Amino acid sequence: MKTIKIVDPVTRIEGHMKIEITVDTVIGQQQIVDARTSGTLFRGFEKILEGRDAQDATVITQRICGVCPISHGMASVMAVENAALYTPPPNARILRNLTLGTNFLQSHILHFYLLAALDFVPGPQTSPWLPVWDFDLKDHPDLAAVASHLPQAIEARRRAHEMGAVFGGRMPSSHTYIPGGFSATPTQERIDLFYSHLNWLIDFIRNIYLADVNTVAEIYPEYLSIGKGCENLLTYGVFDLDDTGATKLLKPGYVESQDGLIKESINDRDITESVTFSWYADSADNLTPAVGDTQPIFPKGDAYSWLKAPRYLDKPFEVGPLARMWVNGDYQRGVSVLDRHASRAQETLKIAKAMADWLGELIEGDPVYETLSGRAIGSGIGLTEAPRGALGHWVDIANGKIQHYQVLTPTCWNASPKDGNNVPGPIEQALIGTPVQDSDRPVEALRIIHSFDPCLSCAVHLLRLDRNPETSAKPVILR
Ligand code: NFE
Repeated sequence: MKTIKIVDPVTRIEGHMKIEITVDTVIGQQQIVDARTSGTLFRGFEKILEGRDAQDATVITQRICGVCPISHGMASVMAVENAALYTPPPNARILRNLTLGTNFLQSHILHFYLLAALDFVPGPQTSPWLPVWDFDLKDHPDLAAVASHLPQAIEARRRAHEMGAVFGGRMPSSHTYIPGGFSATPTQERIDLFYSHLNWLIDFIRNIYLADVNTVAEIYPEYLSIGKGCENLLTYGVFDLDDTGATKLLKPGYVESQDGLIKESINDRDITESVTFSWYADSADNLTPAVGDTQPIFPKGDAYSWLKAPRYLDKPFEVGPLARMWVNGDYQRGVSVLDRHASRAQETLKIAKAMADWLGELIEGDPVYETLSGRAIGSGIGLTEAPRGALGHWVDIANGKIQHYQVLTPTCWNASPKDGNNVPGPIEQALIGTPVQDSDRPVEALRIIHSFDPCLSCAVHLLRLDRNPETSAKPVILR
């Protein structure tokens, strides 16, 4: 018998997400036969930015999300500097990389211990383990050891945030990412403080985080084949290692399931967004973000999400740590729930170790900033990576004011609805075909969704001024 199960909201993610899955029996096996992921809130930052000073975009866009604000700060300064044909001094590049690195570390550790591991690791009958679907949780002493690391993981996240504030000024949302460079300087005292946190964290990642992910993988090996998805992987690349941007710690590229070949570049003109199933005006359909539009239309036909459906070369792509590590040849075991967790943990160590090297490249007294005033500024693109994957900002500037702004977040790629060709997004594809033991408690679906680490805050936002159920889903845009 066909059953439709709606989980709304999906918990232990950032932001607000709804899934609707259809469960049916196929050749004697109960499985998910259709899935719809919905972002249930409207973001509209693009509209908030219009008419504002271009220098302010870095401050405003960091408020899109408290988990990955630094990535938005980075994408924003890159876009504005690209529009000004400007390259920041080496010290600024390194300070930006270091502070962005802290954001990856805190986010990945937070995700595993507080959002995802709880799906696999039984714990005391208290928060954050409750409420829970107490189902398919294996009782094993090694899992109890993982649970016992939770206080240390919280300490690790606190340290990563404090490390981010050393050069970032505060966390979350740094004041020091500014078009033209960076507004903090590298003093020996700050370098030493940063290093003491980093050393502690490298030890935690290497000896506890990586080991705990392996423990979960050993006890739930079936999740090495559950949740494959589209198996197309894409990354814009991140952490410039030189001033040309040509060398990065994690290079850009993509791989398609059809041939498995890694292509080591991304052409921004091949990025488009479908709005067939999104609550936006059809005039925005299949545009690149450079000319994209954010005109909400609600309700609209069969639309079911505030997320648009990003496509590269007209295909859906999974983004995130697995895509980055795959394209860079660091992790290529497979695509599944546990591969996402394992590659995320391995990436955490790779970035942390690189950060230790970057600290040694800072030069006390060298410049960190140059003013952009007086430069001709036009259109720019900032393509970088957030912890959850490929992040892009597109900006058009005239007379110092923003004329047009578009943000395309990682979760928009992963939690995309279907496109105009009826092709489901990566999370939807990962859900479809998954066997489900209990259609009332589809824990398999949650484990798949959590492995992508979705952040609907990044993807959508709403300022809601009225609580009338008839109208509450309609967006009210602040200007
Ligand atoms: Ni709100 Fe974000 C990251 C960005 S996700 S966490 O990482 O950009 O879509």
